[in-house]
Amino acid sequence: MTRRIRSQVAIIGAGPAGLMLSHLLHLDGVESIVVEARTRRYVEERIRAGVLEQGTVDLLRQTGVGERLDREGLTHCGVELVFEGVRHRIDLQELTGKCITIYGQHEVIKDLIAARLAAKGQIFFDASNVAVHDIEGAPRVTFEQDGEEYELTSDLLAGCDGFHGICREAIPDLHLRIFERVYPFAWLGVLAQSAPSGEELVYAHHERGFALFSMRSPQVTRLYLQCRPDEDLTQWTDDRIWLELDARLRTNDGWSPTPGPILQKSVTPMRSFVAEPMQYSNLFLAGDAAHIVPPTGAKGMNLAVSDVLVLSRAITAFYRKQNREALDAYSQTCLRRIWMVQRFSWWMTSLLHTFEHDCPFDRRRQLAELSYLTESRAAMTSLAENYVGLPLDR
Ligand code: RFL
Ligand code: PHB
Repeated sequence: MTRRIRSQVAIIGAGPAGLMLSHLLHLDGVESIVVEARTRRYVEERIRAGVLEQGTVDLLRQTGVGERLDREGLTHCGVELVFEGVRHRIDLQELTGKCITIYGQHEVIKDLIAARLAAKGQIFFDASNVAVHDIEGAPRVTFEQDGEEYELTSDLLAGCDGFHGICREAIPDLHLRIFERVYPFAWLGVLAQSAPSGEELVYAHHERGFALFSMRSPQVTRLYLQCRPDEDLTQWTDDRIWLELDARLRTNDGWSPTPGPILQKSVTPMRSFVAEPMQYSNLFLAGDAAHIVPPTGAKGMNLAVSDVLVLSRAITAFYRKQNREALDAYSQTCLRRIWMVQRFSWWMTSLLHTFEHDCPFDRRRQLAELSYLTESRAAMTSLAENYVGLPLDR
């Protein structure tokens, strides 16, 4: 027998976009139910983003989910660029008055799930055969959980199900325009049990390829190496990874990451992607379901949060004023900021990576751009204001 349930808003996906949307709607008195394909444990342990913009941190605090973030998050007021063996610090706080915070995406997920469950919010984890129907009318979501079949009806449907989800696919091709760039490289990401040897993030441009030094806590270092998109992880022993990180990140003054046991490694392909518009009738896409940025600018999760801030306000206005004006402007409102963030992420990626077909001219041009960036206050300010984040609802 099918169990029939109802909510004002049905949300597909319990990533940062889906959970934050559900949390914001709850604070505005709008009900939602979240349906997630993975288990709670899986989503709480999935290692992904680490950099939160100031606006994201402020929003988490203002909405009552910033307590652990304030205790455990690491505030960084600068980042470093390394090229030709020399470190150059960009002072984010001095240039913009803002900082970034290092706090794992999975920690944000844990905090949001705890907040939703404490408020008696409903999240169906480990749901299978999730399908969406009747988007043009009263949307329905069907799924199975623990051998039971469910049918969830709602007024509005939020597709927060990531890049490989089902919601974008549910929009007829005719109504969607795709903009895409796939990069000829990927990132090999490593989580290591070693105390970070530096206090701030280090982005390195090197002729062997890009490398990034980041962290998760005073005991755990997070590192990335530019690699091939079809890279075979079995070819990357721990020793080889540390040697390569050292080759790309070591500076002339002897700084390099401190090696330690590798806890996790994975390969992430790199792409820029936007689906326009982000709305079809009563279905609204948010986060990675609608757009992907290469991780070089550290923007994906922050962008997901800014989408759902705009969407939650539009949904609240829909219920309070009984009109769809803000809902129908959702896509246009978000896309302005999304394209600015796309530009920045593409620019950081092009600046710092090596391209297989690079000619000597391009290499010199990249080095000249890096020099300009570290010598011109105007150029540094431009990087800094994009890196700490444009206003969330711009
Ligand atoms: P998510 O996090 O992918 O969540 C989507 C959820 O939907 C579920 N799902 C379904 N549920 C039900 N039915 C279906 N049919 C479903 N299909 C999928 C999935 O299981 C999942 O739980 O998307 P969301 O919420 O839009 O959030 C986006 C962010 O996760 C993403 O943009 C960031 O992780 C990107 N990113 C970074 N962003 C930052 O802001 N700062 C960073 O420092 C940063 N570093 C990164 C990153 C992403 C990385 N990878 C691995 C892609 C570093 C890396 C390496
Ligand atoms: C991370 O810590 O995972 C991280 C940091 C900066 C980036 C991307 C990822 O640009």
